Amino acid sequence: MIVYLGVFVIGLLTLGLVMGAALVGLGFKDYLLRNHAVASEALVWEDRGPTPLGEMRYTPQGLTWAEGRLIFANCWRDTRSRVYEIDPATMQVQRHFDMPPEAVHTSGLAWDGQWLWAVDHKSNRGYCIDLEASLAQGQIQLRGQFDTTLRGTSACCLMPWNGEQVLAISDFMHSRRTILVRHQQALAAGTAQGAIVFAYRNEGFSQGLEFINGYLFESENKRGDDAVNQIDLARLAVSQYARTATIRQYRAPYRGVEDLAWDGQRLWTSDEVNFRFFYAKLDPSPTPDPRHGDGKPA
Ligand SMILES: [Ca+2]
Ligand SMILES: [Ca+2]
Repeated sequence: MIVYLGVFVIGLLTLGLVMGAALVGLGFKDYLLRNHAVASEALVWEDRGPTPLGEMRYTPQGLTWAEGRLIFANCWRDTRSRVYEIDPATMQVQRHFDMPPEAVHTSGLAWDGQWLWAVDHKSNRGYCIDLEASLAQGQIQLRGQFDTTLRGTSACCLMPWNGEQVLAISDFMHSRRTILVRHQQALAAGTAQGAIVFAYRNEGFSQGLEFINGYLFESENKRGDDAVNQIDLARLAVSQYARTATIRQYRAPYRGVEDLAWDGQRLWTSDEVNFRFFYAKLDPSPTPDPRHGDGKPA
């Protein structure tokens, strides 16, 4: 009897060890571990209503702010992606257009002041879009596209890096890297290959990117422990790792956090569990002094 019990206990221990090793080996370490280097800060998220066709479980994806409007993309069960113009006061859809047929999971959007940039999780391509013409005609007007070189293309945003504007593009799982791309060069060449000026290790589950007052904000979907990380660029340049460059961490409004957008005062996002929009007032200050990397004024 005691022998049987001993074998049973050893079996259980072995099973536990094997499962633990498997989790680590499969890369679930980041899923289990939180960033304890920084304290979690609460944002007061306000519910801004349902995402288009959320009742059909069409998942919210890309989000950006463009000239006083929200530009939002959702994904029709990986068969189609649609881009919407939403009035932020009423949250009503004004106009829309569909992405090209191969772009069935358009996961990131960014506005450069003239063109809309979109990246797609399935086609792993970046798209440069004439937003006004596309909305006016109800049909996408593409300026061009390029291969992101990633295999799980997730979010994107425009940001400054060493004196030039680049497009940050994150990889969900796969390489777990966010790359900083000379996007005009990538567009001309048809590929980001040779146009990547920097890359860092993200938290593995990057779902959103936005650049606010000198900081990079990246959302991560950890299924119940979702967060938005405020990343210091000077620290990032040195560590090349989002975790050690994160100076503040905010709780996401809900599980399944998606892409981020900034209207100048508030951070916007959505989620793919409740299918709703949220925003929260955010004070990202102080603006970092370029002579210091700590986000504090000189
Ligand atoms: Ca997404
Ligand atoms: Ca965005």
